[in-house]
Amino acid sequence: MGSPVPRELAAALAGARLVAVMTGAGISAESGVPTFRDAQTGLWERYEPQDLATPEAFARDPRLVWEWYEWRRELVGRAEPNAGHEALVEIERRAPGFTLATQNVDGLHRRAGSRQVAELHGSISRTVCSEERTAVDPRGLDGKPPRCPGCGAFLRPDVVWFGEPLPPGEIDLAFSAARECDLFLSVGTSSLVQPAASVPYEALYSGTPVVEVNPEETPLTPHASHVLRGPAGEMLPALVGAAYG
Ligand code: BJW
Repeated sequence: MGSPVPRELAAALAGARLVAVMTGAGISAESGVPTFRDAQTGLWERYEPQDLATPEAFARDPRLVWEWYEWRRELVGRAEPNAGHEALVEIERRAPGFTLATQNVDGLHRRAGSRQVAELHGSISRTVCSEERTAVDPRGLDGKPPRCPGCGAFLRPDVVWFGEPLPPGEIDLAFSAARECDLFLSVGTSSLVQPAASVPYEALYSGTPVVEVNPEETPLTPHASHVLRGPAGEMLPALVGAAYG
């Protein structure tokens, strides 16, 4: 059982003009997608995800990194959005303004029906040339990774690795929504990876309430106005029910 939804928080959501949300891997955990800092399973249990999601790892062993993403792409393809993703669709439907920024590359928010989604760390379903950054369809191409038909460089997933810049339009949208919103939700993220981890502070600096939804404590917890301590698939439907039910 997670923590109860305070009445004041339910009223704040019901009355919010613009709701801004940041999600991380935890929102997809109940869909069977492992979080980033969870132990990996099977073949991949010997590896730390943080050590594979880097340009250095790809340069050192492109096959290893490509195969890890192939494994994850397949896992994500089999996953279904859960009650947490669906609750955010409901908030978008009810609130006059809504912006969802996600650090996830799994596409589950869009598959659930969310429309206004900024994908800060890219998408595992897209593949690009590692040199030209042009989109390439890898189907039918041999090699792990396959080579770009245009220039011969390796193809890679269109995701943001450590040390790489985030897509400017997406991160700018996340920061401006945090500045302008009247309620901010941080859901299922360890709040460790920058610059996404700084986004809720824009809301706090503007005096806007920040709600954290997470079964565990994070560096954001002491600053949050409300903490819903529990899984997103339980806590977000409870919040939606209390606000709009
Ligand atoms: C549940 C739950 C349930 C469980 N319900 N919750 C300033 C200070 C220090 C360092 C830096 C800094 N600025 C930049 C850096 C460096 C670096 C960084 O932040 N390092 C930190 C480790 C310290 N940042 C970068 O390098 C970024 N780039 C950058 O800043 O570029 C600057 C630049 C500018 C101009 C030119 C060049 C460069 C890029 C960061 C990219 C991160 N990429 C990854 C991989 C994406 C692709 C992929 O998926 O493979 O993104 S790493 C990984 O971490 C992934 C995630 O999106 C991200 C965040 O993880 P997340 O989502 O929080 O997941 P977890 O696993 O950490 O946490 C899960 C949470 O869920 C936990 O809290 C659980 O309790 C909870 N949970 N079940 C709700 N049911």
